[in-house]
Amino acid sequence: SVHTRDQVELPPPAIDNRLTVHPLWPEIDRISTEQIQAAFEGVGGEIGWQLFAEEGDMRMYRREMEVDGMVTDPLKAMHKVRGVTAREMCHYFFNPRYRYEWETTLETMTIVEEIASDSLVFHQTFKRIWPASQRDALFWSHVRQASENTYAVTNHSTTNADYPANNGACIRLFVTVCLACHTTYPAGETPTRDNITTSIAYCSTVNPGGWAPAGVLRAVYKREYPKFLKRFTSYVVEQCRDKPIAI
Ligand code: 16C
Repeated sequence: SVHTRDQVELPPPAIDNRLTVHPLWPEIDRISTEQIQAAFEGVGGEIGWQLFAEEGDMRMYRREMEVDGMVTDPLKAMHKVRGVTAREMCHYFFNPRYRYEWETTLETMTIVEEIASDSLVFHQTFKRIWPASQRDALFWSHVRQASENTYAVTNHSTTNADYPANNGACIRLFVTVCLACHTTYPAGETPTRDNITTSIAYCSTVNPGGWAPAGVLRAVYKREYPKFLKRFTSYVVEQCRDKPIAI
């Protein structure tokens, strides 16, 4: 069949065979499955989730948590976006080509390994937060179709001998992130930009990996997470505006 360049690069509807023979496959599959399931669980009835940001359809919750004196507050955000699909959302979040256009905390990004069309390993350095040391991260990133009209990207820290932790200016942080998206449209209708809505669940846990002042860290994430989710979702809406819909 005929595909445009863009369609070929969209997240594949099935797991890429090259991933299933890679040593990271069991971990990638297990953590992605767990994260996607947790992302779609509500926050309403659960204890401990505190709302800290709300704007339009966006709600952000956190749970205060410390590990060895370091703030590791889990974050959970919910949002609803009209006019773009779950697959499109995940395409722009996963594909490194677009990352500098929406990710404002980045200093550098390197692709360490291309495991398969749906799985990459990244090394990233982030802007320094005064007065803490600069941070870097090394993580795999995997995009998959989770069920009908549902796609998700999971990012999780890993190791690589060519990228040792804490041997230069940066302290290595540890991250587990999941962006899970589900698209709906009225029963019996054909999906178009005018009748689709995508529900987004974004979950993130960052362990700073070394000392960072708790007050500064909480102030930074309270500002940066809402900024990220608003900027990223409006970026995707803008990118998709005049393109054919990819369900
Ligand atoms: O999920 C996001 N981005 C993905 C693609 O890049 C990927 C990234 C995960 C890394 C998340 C850790 C970011 C740490 C940034 C530290 C520097 C912030 C600089 C602020 C500007 C002055 O999954 C979107 C990620 C949105 C991140 C929001 C910021 C969260 C801060 C959390 C606390 C970091 C502790 C750092 C200790 C000094």
